[in-house]
Order: sequence, then C-alpha cells, then structure tokens
Amino acid sequence: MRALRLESWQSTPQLREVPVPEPGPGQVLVQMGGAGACHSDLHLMDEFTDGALPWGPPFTLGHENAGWVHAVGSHVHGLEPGQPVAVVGAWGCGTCPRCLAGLETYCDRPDLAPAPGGGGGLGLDGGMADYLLVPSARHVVPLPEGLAPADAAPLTDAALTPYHAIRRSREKLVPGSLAVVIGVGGLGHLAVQILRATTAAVVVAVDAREAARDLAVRSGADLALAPGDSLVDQIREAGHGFGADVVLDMVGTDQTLQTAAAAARQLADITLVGLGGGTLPYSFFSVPYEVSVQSTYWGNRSELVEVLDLAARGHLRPEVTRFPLDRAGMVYDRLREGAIEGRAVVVAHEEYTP
Ligand code: FEH
Ligand code: ZN
Ligand code: ZN
Repeated sequence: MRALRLESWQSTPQLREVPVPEPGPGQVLVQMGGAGACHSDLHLMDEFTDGALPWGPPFTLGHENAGWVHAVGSHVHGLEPGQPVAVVGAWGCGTCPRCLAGLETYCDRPDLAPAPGGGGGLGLDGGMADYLLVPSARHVVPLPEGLAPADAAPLTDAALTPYHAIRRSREKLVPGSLAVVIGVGGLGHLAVQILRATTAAVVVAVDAREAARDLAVRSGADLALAPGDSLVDQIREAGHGFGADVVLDMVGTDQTLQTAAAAARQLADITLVGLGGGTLPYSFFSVPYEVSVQSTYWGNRSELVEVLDLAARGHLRPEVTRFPLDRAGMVYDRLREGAIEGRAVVVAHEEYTP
C-alpha cells in the first residue's frame, strides 16, 4: 500500500510502498477515507529532534483519521467491513487509571504505551496511507449517518482539540461573556463553530489573513479582527468594555500570548492550543487577577462522540480542501505557506472498496 512516511526528524516526508498490515487479536484495519494534515506535522518535519517528544520517526504521518472498517482481528465484535468509522487519535496503554477513565491523551504509564501521548501518525503508523492499523477496537468510533470519512476526519483533531479546550471553560461562557479565538486555521475555524454551537458567548476571531477572517465570520464569529495597535481596544469594545472571559490561542507565539494576556479580564481562562513555541511570563501582576493560563492537548473518545453528533446534526461543518494521497507531499508545502483555508484532508479512497 501507499504510505507517506516521515523517516527522520527535520526531513521531507516520502510516499513509499509498504505492506498492508494484518489486524491481530483486538485490532482493526481501517481503509482510509480521510487523513487531515495538521500544522503540528510541520513541527515534526521542520524543528523537532530526538527528545522533543517521547517517540520519534520513522512512522507514517496522519493523526486525524477516518475511513471504513476493512478487517478485524479475533475478539473484535460490533464492527463490520465497510462500516464508516472515525479513529480516536491518542493510543494509551489502556490499563492505567487515566486510560481506564478514557483519558488516553494523559496515559499514566508511558512505559506501557508504545508511543506515550501519541498514536497513529504521532510515533506510530498513521492514516496518510491506504490502510491504518488501529491497535484496539476501543479507538474506533462508528460514524453517525450522513457523515463521510473525508468530512469526518478533521473532527478527530481540528474539532476535538478545541472542543476539549472549550469544555474546560464552559462555566465562563455564559450569556454576556466574550470568547476570543486567535488564529483561524484548521482548528481555529472549528473553535468558532463549537463556541457558536455550544455556548452563549460573543465570539471574536483574530487573524492577519483576510480569507481567514472571512472564514471566521462564515463559521459564526460575531466579529473578525486583524492584529494591530487597536486590537485589544476593539476586543474590549466587543465585550461591553470588559476584556475576554476566555481566550483560545490557536497559534502560541510570544505575540499571540501577549495579546491573550492583554485582552483577558480578571478571572479569565487563557488556553494555549498552538505549538508556536511562544512563552508568557506569569507572575502575580503579569496578568489580571485570577487569570488561569493552561495548555491543552487533543481530546478523548467520549468527547469525539459528542463532536461527531454535533457535526451529524449540522452544527459543525469543517471547511475541507481535499488532496489525493499521491499528492500528499505538497499539502504540507501549502500548509507551510499559509495557503490552506480550513483543513486539508488527504483522501486515499473516495469510497469503500472491499
Ligand atoms: C501533535 C504533536 C504534539 C503536540 C500536539 C499535537 C497535536 O497536533 C495533536 O493533535
Ligand atoms: Zn494535530
Ligand atoms: Zn495508560
């Protein structure tokens, strides 16, 4: 089968011919219908080195996956060949307290997990291929009626990650509150849609690119602003003169974190989602009183079920640009240029072929 392989850190992924894996006991072989290209993959290709993460190349890229069940190993029940499914991304040990609670992103036993905190496309072979071997049926979620794998794939990361982040702040996202989303890319546009669909907050989006601001408004933002000297004042104005109750920094540079701190009001949540490598000095007087600053990482199976339900009912509509698997390499070039609107999805199969 074809597979886009990251063969070492700081390298260009290569499309290779590799054997189709066989599902062993408890495992599921998924025929790939959509694999999202995540901005994080660029960090794997451009800057990470040994030790940056508890796992490393070589592996097949693609950690945002959906497709159809193709074959199952022994002891797998309730999944049939041809069934459309989404794949939960983080594959923990499955036996520690956190994994048993469904929080495999935060597995307590890195010594037992083959790629701690990672999974297919992050340390293990992912979905930018014709087939994806999923190590346990617990990582497979049947798609609701009407959701095609190529449209569902972004929901497993680009939607799931902001969904998890927004859920942490749901007590603050009440009528009269203000939420700010900095960066309207693959995750940011879905963050706007999730805020619109699940909270009562006024939503302000920030992006330097006019096309991204347009996408933010199409996604339900009340206001889309460009960075600049008056940005924080404009954000305050949108929040009845107060600052933001919740700021989601989807970029994560020094500058965007500074903007987040300047836009936040007392008691706000600032959640760092993007891997831009920025830092925010945190001291008693560096942010308004009782502002909490936190990172966030992906999401879990039960949240994915909720995200899929929102999408199936039309509350989430990922903006998707599709690329055939044979042109997967160029997707990352386009991503690096900032030329992708919404989410790029690599499609190995348009429909299921037994
Ligand atoms: C990937 C690698 C490291 C940190 C975060 C991520 C996210 O893109 C996972 O979806
Ligand atoms: Zn990702
Ligand atoms: Zn575990």
